[in-house]
Amino acid sequence: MPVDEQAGHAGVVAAKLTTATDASAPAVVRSAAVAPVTDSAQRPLKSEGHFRILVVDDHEDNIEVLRVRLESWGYGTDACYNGHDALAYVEKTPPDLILLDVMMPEISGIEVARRIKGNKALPFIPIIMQTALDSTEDKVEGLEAGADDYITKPIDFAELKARLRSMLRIKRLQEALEEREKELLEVNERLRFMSQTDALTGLDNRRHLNERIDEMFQHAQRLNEPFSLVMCDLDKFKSVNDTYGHQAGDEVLKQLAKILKDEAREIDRVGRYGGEEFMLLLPGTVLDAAVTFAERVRKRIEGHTFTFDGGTLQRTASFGVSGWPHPSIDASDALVRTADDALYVAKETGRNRVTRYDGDEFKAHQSSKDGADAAPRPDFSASDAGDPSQR
Ligand code: GH3
Ligand code: MG
Ligand code: MG
Repeated sequence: MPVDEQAGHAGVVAAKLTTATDASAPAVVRSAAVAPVTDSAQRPLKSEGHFRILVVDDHEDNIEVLRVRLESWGYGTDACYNGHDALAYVEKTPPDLILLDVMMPEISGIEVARRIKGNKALPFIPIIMQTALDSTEDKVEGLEAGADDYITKPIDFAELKARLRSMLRIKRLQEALEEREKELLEVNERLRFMSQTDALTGLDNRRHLNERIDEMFQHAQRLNEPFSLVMCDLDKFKSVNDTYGHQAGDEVLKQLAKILKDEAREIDRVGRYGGEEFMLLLPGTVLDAAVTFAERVRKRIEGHTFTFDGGTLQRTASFGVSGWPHPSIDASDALVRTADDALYVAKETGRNRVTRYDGDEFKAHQSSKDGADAAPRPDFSASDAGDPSQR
């Protein structure tokens, strides 16, 4: 059905149309930009020119008339002559609005609207259907298929302009909303990261480690896979602060964190459990292998020269290792406690060493304490919970 001939009236600058000839590409026609009408009453909204409207119609004349008018209002336009091309085009370069003819051969405008609105990968694209004046059925069907509005042929351009503006206003609001949603998601993600991460070292913090241990322990039990835990505590670290200052101490902690991260596998979790105490969670690792791993890390720390602003220093670390399955370990907190017990023995028996829970050395140390008037056990598990770097 032809568009009302009033489109050809004076004051509208005719755009030169070029038809795409490449048969494989959608028949999209893009015309040179046409200067907007300068009449102040008709001046387009400020950002009108940023909108691209796709006109879909099987009648070339209709397309031409519509494009000329739209461009005179400051919109950018593209055109497709059938439903197939329109669908391919929209998927490739989603326009800001589609002016869609209902009556087209092969794929009707209604089907095009249904497919576009059904494609979740596409952004919100307002669709205004062009229907015949007397076809209530088309209008209902079009709106049900997902069209956002309709306009009847012959087109009244004042009405079209008003409908376009209102649809594009919605589009603009929708985009602003999507932008806000994206920002919110990003902020959420940052917050989540911050709540799980130790600010000084970038490793998992204690809270996150505790969640991880539970998860990983349950996973290990479910699959009946071994799971080991290594506690690592720097030896005589307090003297680093006392001798070189707190900043040097921070630098040592950062470098130690890097070594641990470097030695661990991708699937291991490395975290800062407290001040100068670190925890490594090793899924799928038997106790023997965890001890070998800890020994390798111990040697690396022993051989490392820590550098800080104003000097260098050497430090050693002690390790406690425990692993599941073990008869006395039935829950994740028992795994932590036993590794901590082993770390205590490592400290007690000279530092710069790896002690395995329930190993000979461990047992010997325990029995030497039996009946003895042992001093109360100091707490190596960093009662200074929270984010230690904040202190
Ligand atoms: P041990 O060999 O028995 O483990 O002795 P230690 O000196 O390493 O252990 P102690 O628990 O006596 O001291 C730990 C020190 O770690 C005290 C505390 O000031 C320091 N510390 C904890 N957190 C931080 C931090 O974030 N930065 C710095 N620079 N020092 C920290
Ligand atoms: Mg220490
Ligand atoms: Mg400590």
